[in-house]
Amino acid sequence: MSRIVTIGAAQLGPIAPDESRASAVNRMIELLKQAGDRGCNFVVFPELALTTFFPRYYEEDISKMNHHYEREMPSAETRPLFEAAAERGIGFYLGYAELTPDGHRYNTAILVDETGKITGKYRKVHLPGHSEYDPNRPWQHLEKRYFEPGDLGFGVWRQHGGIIGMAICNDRRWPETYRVMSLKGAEVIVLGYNTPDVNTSAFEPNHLRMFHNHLTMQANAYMNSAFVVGVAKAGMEDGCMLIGGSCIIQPSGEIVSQVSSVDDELITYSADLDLAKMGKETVFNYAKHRRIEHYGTITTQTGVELPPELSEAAE
Ligand code: CDV
Repeated sequence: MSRIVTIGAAQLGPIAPDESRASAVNRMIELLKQAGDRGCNFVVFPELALTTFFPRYYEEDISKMNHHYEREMPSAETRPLFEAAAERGIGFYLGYAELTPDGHRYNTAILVDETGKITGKYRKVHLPGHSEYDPNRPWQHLEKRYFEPGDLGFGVWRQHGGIIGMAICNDRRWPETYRVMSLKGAEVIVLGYNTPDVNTSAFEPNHLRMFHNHLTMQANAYMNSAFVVGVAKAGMEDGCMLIGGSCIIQPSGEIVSQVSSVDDELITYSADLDLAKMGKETVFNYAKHRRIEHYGTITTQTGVELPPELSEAAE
């Protein structure tokens, strides 16, 4: 079986707060059509791809935000996306807000195969931001208010002849995200993101937002010998500028394709998944070289039983 998978990274421009699901879905179908014309097998869409990034708005009564969540997938509104992808034999990753029948809220991504069947689900573990209104921010980042931390762990799935893992946005800054999946054999790690170009919690020069976006994904692609595909919702969304920079990274850590806009834009790359094997069999051959028994415990390395904040809490 061929190990060449043509991957599409389908960046979306801004989604207005009052933009309908139908409109967002149509924009994604347009990108899927381009992906079909360019021979894609698999397309990655952003985090919360069906709505504006609503955690920027405070709402006292969380149920008033219910219209931003999906109660079923596919639904009448999202089914056309599944059909358009299946017609073209394209699998995809899609991020959306999930409201479960028993009332739990997650920032979720699904993996869909080339027949339109949902094969995998991931719920975002690393939720950034805060849970209460913060008067010091120009806009809010209330993911901790609107979502619970994911309860599914970091899974991987066999699809398109390879092993695919999923993450979401802030997860990309944490090495554990990639390492857990690569310990399970991940060859392609896909993630969507919504990243404002300003850090509203502390001063940080704006250029670092894009630098850290690529640094984390490129370094972890190399250190885990996997392709990493990071896809933004980008551009000026209701007064909040979101970085673009969507890209496809090969296991060497090099970017092999990158967007040039902060709008709806598809980039593609024909990835030879066997490239992921090289690192896994040589430098990052875990069985041969990973020596967790020699990494030491916190106590032997630092002389403290627990990290300082935990030992203070224990006092
Ligand atoms: N949606 C996100 O998780 N955004 C964060 C921002 C708030 C820093 C990110 O890590 O990109």
